[in-house]
Order: sequence, then structure tokens, then C-alpha cells
Amino acid sequence: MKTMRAVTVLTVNSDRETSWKLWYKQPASCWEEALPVGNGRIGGMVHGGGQSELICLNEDTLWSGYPRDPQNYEALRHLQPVRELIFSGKYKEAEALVEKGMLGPRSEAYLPLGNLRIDQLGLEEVTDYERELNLNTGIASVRFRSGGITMTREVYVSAVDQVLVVHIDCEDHSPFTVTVALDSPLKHVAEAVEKAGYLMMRGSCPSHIADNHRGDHPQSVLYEEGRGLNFAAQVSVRHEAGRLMATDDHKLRIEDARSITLLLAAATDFQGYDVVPGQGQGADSIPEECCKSVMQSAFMRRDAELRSRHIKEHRGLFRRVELELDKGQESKLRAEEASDKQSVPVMDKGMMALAAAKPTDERLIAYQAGACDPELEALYFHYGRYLLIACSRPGTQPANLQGIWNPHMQPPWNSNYTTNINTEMNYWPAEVCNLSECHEPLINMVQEISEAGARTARIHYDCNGWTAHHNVDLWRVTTPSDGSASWACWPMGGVWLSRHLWEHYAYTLDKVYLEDTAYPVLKGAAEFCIDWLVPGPDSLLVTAPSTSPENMFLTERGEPCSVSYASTMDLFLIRELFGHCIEAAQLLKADEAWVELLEDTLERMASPRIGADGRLMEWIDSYAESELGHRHVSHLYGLYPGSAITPDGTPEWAEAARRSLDYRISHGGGHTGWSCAWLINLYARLRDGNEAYHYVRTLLSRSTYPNLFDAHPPFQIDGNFGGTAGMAEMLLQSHRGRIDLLPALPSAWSSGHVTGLKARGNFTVDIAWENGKLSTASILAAEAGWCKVSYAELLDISSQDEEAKRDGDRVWLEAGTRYLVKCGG
Ligand code: FUC
Repeated sequence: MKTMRAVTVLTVNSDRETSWKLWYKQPASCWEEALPVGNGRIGGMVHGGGQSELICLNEDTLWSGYPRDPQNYEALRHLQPVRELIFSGKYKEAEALVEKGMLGPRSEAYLPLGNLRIDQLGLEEVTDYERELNLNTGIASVRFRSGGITMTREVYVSAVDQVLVVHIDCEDHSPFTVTVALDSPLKHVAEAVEKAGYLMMRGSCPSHIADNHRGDHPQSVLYEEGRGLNFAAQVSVRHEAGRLMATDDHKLRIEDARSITLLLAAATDFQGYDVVPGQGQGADSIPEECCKSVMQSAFMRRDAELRSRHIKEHRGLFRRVELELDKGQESKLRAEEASDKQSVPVMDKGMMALAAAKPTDERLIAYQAGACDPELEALYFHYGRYLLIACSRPGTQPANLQGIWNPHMQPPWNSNYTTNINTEMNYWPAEVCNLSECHEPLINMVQEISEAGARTARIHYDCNGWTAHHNVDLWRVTTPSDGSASWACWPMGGVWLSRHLWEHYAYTLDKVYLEDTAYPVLKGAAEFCIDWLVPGPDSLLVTAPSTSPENMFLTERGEPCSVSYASTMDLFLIRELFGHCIEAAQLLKADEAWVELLEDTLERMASPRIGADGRLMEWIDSYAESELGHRHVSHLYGLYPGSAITPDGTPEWAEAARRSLDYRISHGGGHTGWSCAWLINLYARLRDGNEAYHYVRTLLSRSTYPNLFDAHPPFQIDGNFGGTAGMAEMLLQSHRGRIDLLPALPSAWSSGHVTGLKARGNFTVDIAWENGKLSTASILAAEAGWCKVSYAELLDISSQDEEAKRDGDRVWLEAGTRYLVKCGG
């Protein structure tokens, strides 16, 4: 056992500019080059044109649809026959019956609010152009020269004042003229009110968006009077000098101003997943009134005040974590040691500095060509944290497939909540990256679907508790979707989502939250599982029907099929949920008899298996797979995000997981953005830093747009979050009842430091390393508690307090005390 001894506090270099800024020398030429701003509720994609600014707008409750009953009341009729077919090996027939009789409707779609367009009139040629997104301030800005004057434009969305702000300035106070317009792809009317100096857009949403990817639906966007949500957006203008007028085409024109500030408020009449639009109560149910009241308060604040309130609030979240990766002195070593799969060109310090001085898109191109740019990797990490802050805040909707940024009327996969990997991945960085509050919207949604999903559990499956399937939307649909059983037949959505409620507790140790919020939801999910499990052919309890999300095996007749029983993922999910319930019940001293039932069920349940080829089996039998490199790696759930498999606790399982992973990848797995991001986390859990790093490089090289958004393709935000979580997982792990420092440090990151990461148990951890070895670490305990720490092997924390209470290799940490440690080995 090595000794850690107290030394100095980790000093943090304040110059983070290069890993905190995205910047470009030209405006966005497409949406995927625009820069995202958001406050969790209102989102903007800032294109940054010189003469014409385009900000694509979103509001997080702006969806198609209305509360309706999606239950399939006939589903239950088929459950027993489906089980009989499955247990007699007639999988294909079972799959056909599921698809014919047990599925439900598709989810509704998240929609764009519209566009804010600002045209600057009479400008001469634009030169010396630059635009940036500063992650440290949450402000996107543009600066350019035109005919001897320098124009600047700043855009941000304030969470404190609930408005999107655009501030346009001319640095030498020359007068300039702009027009401002609002439009939307949704049904809308826009009005310019000259006297009051504002634009108001009112509109309504479709009652349904149908799947139309084959182009065969004549009415895929359906409007029905009184059945969709209503929305409004208001832009108010404040200008220094000049005059404001309304134009005939419903724009505002501000002539000869010296500076202009636009404030945009937006709202819908969404009042809850079960409230019919238009039938809500109070002023909040009238979008236009909502906008006006928000605007009234925001407008009273001066520009500088709005800006500083926004920055302060943003930094309160963003500055909690810092990551700096080696700037180059070790690059030679790194290049030599790097994974042999990836040849990393050697760059000296000078070349590194040059890379950092390049615009982000050019850096990305160089990186894609093989350049070594650890600052770009750190920037990607910080960007993931920035995006979560910008699209998921207490009181908002959770981050959907596109966060909050969607420009499409018929977005890919409805821009919904896809719970068989994507929604969960969005929240993988939330706790470890010290953004616990940003987890709240997901937790609230899970609470809501636990209510809605109780009906689905009863009506579809005659089970207690609650269930959800692979698609959820604003209306909290919990039924299976239509289409293929390979994705739709999966009542495990609630089980996977429940892990997030447990994790929030594991990190925060908030017992009131555990008792009031998490435990009832976990318990309901487990009650469903208890009823859902049935004796299989060898009398062990199994799930049936069961799929391994979106993958298919080959039946004896060689047909691809998704439906069988007891897929490995189901077993990992349910075992983990029961474990969390048992722990929670014991902590809360509740439900003793029920805990016994869970323990007994665990004993009688089937377990995941290792196949004759040494791989972790994905299904109950060693079926041949129909797509060897499938993007989902559901059977590896127990390795990550779950923690049933660990290299030291269950080495033979870890080896089997590695073999499955290597096999999947050798056949092309990991090819979508999120799939690649999952690999980073899985290799981090296998403690293989170089392999994890290989997929950091792959994610940035193959699945990243110029604005650093993740490319499925198309844009899907999960890869950003999975990538950020994976990088954190390489530096810190805490799923084994101890803090593991640098568990998967790649040779490419030979020196660096990270501060502010969270470990389970409400510990905040700072770590620094040099030449590939831990140099210093410190732990701050928010709650008093036992702590165990390891770096390759167990370390002893020797606190400054020699009297520190000890229990074997654990040390008692006092709340609010920072324990400074240094590897003395
Ligand atoms: C799952 C994935 C797809 C995509 C979609 C939104 O169905 O299999 O790749 O990410 O979700």
C-alpha cells in the first residue's frame, strides 16, 4: 500500500482561452456550422453572418401533439401466445405476432420555433471577420470590419432573465441601420408594433407529425384546430440614437442607431403532459402574455446588468470543472507510446501553439488528418459540459436527441427521447462533471413517465408498477412505438432510466430526495419487473418477450429475428435495479418483506452467460448475430454504465466483455457518434486508457461537425455527452466503493490536471499528473463519510489530522474539509 501525504493545493492556471473557445474566420454556411446558445429552455443557433445574422430558435416545450391515449388495449391478448411461441423456439412467429398485435403509435416530434433574422443595411464589404463561442461566458459573438468601421454582435440566452439577448455595436460609434424579422416554419403570424417597439409572432403546432421518411404520407404534418400547442415569441428593441419604425412586411427597422439591443422572449401554452393545450389556467397559459411579462422584467435591466447577471450565473456552473491536457512537452513520448492502431504525428511545443492559434474548424481538419491536439480534446470535453448547461436546467425539459437545437419540421427520429441508449447517454456526464442540477429535468421526466407508465404496465402486460419503452416525448408516451419489434418491443426503458435516479442519490447522498423522489420511482420500476419475470424453459425467471435493443440474431432457419427471452441486457438491468432498491430500502429502513422478495427473485433469475468462444453472450443462447458490427452494445451494459463487471472484481467477466467488444469493433461496430462514445466509456472501465483514447480520436475525427456537434450522422447530441463522460471516466471512477484516480490514463495525455470532478459519496476530486504518473490529488468531502482511494493499487490517505478515524483501508473524511494528498510512492 502506498502512502499519500498532504502537500500544496493544486494550482490552476487561469489561461484556458484555447480550450474554452470555438472560433472561426467565416460565418456559418450551414446549420451544423452555427454556434449553439441556450438556457435550457430557449435555444439559438447563431450563424454569425456579416450583413445578415440568422439565429434559428427553439423552445423546449414546442412539440407536435397533445395529450392522448396511446395504449394498445389489444396487446395483452397476445402476451401469453407470444410467450408460448418463444418458449417453443418459434421466435420468428413470436416476433410477427408482437409486431402485428402488441405495438403502439409513434412518438410526437420536437419542433423548431422559428428564426430571428437581422439584416444590416448599407454595409460595405466585410473584412477581418471572426466569430466565436466563449464557453466561459456562454456568449457567441461576431466581429468584423466594413468600410472603415468595426461592428460587433453578441448573442446569449440568459437563464436568470429568461430572454435571448442580441447586442449590436459599432466600435467607433458610427450610426448603422438594421431590420429585424421573425418567421417560423410553423403556422404563424408576425406583427411589428412600431409604437411599443416590438415584434410579436404567434403560432400553433401540428396536432401530429407522421413518419414520412419514405415520402409516402400525404399529410405528414397535420394541423387540427384546437388540438396543438400554441406559441408566441416577442422581440423588443432598445437602441441608442436613431429611430425605429415598422415596415410593411412586418419587420422592425432601426435607422442610424449607435447600438441596438434585442431581447427575445418565447413561450408555449404547454402546462403539463396531461393538460390539453388551451385548457390551462392563469396568465402562464397564454403564450403572448407570458412573453410580455418576461419581457417587462428583462427590459428594465440595463445591457451591462443583463450581461453580467448571465455571465455570473453561467460561470456558477461552467467553472466548477477544469481540465488541462499537456500542451506538448511530452508529445514526443506520447507519439512514441500511442496506441499502435493510431499513428500520432510528433509535434513539438511550437507546433502545438500554432495548432491552438488556428480556428476550430481548421484545427479539427488538422486533427482529422492525424495532428496531435490535446487542447482540442479538452475543448471537446468542456463543450459537452457547456451543452448540458445550455440545454438542461432545473425546470426545463430534459435534453432530447438534439438537446434543444432542432431546425427540422420532421426531425430525425422525431428529435424525441430515445431511451434505449440516447437519452441516458445525454446524462452520463451530469454527475461526474459536477452538473447535478442539470440532471433534474431527466429525473422529473422519469417521475412523470412513472405515472403515465403505470397504465401501460397494467394495460399492455397486466403488471404492477410502471414501464416505458424506447420512445418518450413531451406527452410522456410510455407505450411501444410502431415498426420493428427490434426497437419497439422493449419494456425496459423505465428500468434503465431509473438508474439515473439512483445515481443522483449516489453522488449527492441527499436522503430526502432518495425517500421522496427516487425510491418510489425505483420501487415502481422493480414492481413491474417482478411481475414481468416468468419461469423460462429451465424454470429460472426470465423476461419474455425480450430483445437486445435493435440487434438481431439468426434463427435456426437463418432468418434475422429480434425476439427471444432473457436477453443479457434485460438481466443486467433488472439485477442492477433490484440491487439499488435493496440498498435504498435498507438506507431508508423500509419494506423489509419486499426486500426479501427482491433477494429471492434475484436468486431465481437467469444470469448473463459467457459463450464457448469466451465472449459475453448477448442473448440466452449462442445465436449467430445477423449484423456482426451492430452499433448497439447493449449486452455490455454491465460494464458501462452498469458496474456489475469490473476488471478486478469479476476478471473473467471483464475478459468476456472485452472479447465481445473487440469482436463487435473488428466487424465495424462503433460507427455512429454515440456508439463510438460508448466505446470510450467501456474501454475506460476496462482500464485501457490507450484504447479509450483511440475512440476519443475516432469520435472527434469521424463523428464531429465543424461546430463540434456530434454527427450520428445527422446531428445527434448524445455523442457529445458520451464523449465528455468517457473522458471523465478515463480520469476518475467511483463505481466500486472507492475513488479510482486516473484509471485509464492514455499515454497521449502524459501530463495534465483536472479539478472539480465528482465521485460518488459527494466527494469533489482534483487530480494532477506528470509523465503519465499521478503527482497530486485532493479530495473535498461535502458530507462526512468513509473514503477509500486508489491509483493502480490502494493508497492510504494520510490527512493532516493524524487522529483521522480509520477502518482498514478507509479513512473518515470530515464534511467541508479538503484533504490534500500526494503520491509518495
Ligand atoms: C436508436 C439508434 C439509432 C439512433 C436512434 C435515435 O434507435 O439505434 O442509431 O440513434 O436511436
